[in-house]
Amino acid sequence: MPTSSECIFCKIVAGDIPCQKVYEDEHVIAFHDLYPVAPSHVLVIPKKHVSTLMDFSEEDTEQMGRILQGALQVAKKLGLDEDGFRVVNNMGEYGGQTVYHVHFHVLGGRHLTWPPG
Ligand code: D5M
Repeated sequence: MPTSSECIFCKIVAGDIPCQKVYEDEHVIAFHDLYPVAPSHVLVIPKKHVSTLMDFSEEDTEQMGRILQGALQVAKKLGLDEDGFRVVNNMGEYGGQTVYHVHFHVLGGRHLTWPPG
């Protein structure tokens, strides 16, 4: 697992790698996914490096709420709230996580199928 110094999302937070920013506040940043699987596909990440959802502790409860609030801001900004949207976290290998800086996918703009594959 990459450390924060070699983490691609930490580099986005630092401004060393460009992104298509949708939303930013003191705690989180949200940007368009490089490989969108829906008409709207945005990633919401904490600015602080945390590898996976499981690395959040009880003390991080507020931080977790801020990420979810970021997802709501993205949905509002992109107008996804009217038709609906999905917020997803892929955790670990079986969950399909490929970037080990925790992130929530905000997906919308079309009917999404369930269950996922
Ligand atoms: O999702 C990781 C997601 O991160 C995947 O959908 C591609 C996306 N990704 C990877 N690199 C970038 C950059 N540089 N910009 C934007 N999006 C990126 P996971 O849940 O870990 O499978």
